[in-house]
Amino acid sequence: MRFDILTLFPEMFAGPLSTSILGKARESGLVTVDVWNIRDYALDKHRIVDDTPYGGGAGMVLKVDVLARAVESVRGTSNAPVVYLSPQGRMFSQSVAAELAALPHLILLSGHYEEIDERVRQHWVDWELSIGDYVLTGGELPAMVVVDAVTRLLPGVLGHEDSSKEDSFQAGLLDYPHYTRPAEFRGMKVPEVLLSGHHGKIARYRLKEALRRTLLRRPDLLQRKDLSTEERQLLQELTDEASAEGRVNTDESD
Ligand code: 9WO
Repeated sequence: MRFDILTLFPEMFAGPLSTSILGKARESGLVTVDVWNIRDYALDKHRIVDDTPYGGGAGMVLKVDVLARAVESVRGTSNAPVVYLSPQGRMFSQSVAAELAALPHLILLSGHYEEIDERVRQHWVDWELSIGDYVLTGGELPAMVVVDAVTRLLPGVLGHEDSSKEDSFQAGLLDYPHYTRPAEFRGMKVPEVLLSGHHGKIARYRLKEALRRTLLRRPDLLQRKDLSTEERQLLQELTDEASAEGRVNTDESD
């Protein structure tokens, strides 16, 4: 898969894109990421990329002619979609990452501080994506978030082929708790079932704990999810346990 990133601050991308999984994915050629400086597409002597807004007001606006030249030049003959990272976009999520991972080529456009001229949105931007309801200084970190989330889903990028299929969210649930040695630390014990070697019981325990966390922290995820028979049964156990505890507490307070 290929990513082209258009930005006023290409230097922001060097570290994250060359480290760890992303760095290895690029080295092995599974993914290509090119970062382009928007300023290189400003043709005037001072290489001006922005101007004051029509109608007045604070701030500056990135110029339509500079951005049009940048997008058209990077796009070349490819019909890759242009994604603009902004708080006004559709919410990015694991399912959007999976959709994007099926594409051969994406162009990511990052603004910085300033908004883009609306005509860029209308004529060159295909999708607008937000990574969350907050305002940053620019779309660079969101662009890196998108590259990271999409790249790890590409076949061959994670060591174990189904690592990404097992992880949190892929199954529509939060992750279960993890433990490693020692089996006991300052009196804190690892749940017995994980030491049992009984794979069926372990899988059921993990699913139940994933459901418990999701129920407690993100009940909205359960509403959207199609639950299997086993998941429904485990969820029932959890609510039974909760109401049993409720009775104990009520008895104690009497
Ligand atoms: C800047 C500004 C200055 C004065 C008054 C109002 C203002 N709003 C903004 C603004 O929204 N700037 C954005 C900075 C312009 C687009 C790039 N920037 C950005 C992208 N900030 N946060 C994001 C972003 C992108 C995706 N997901 C979450 C946040």
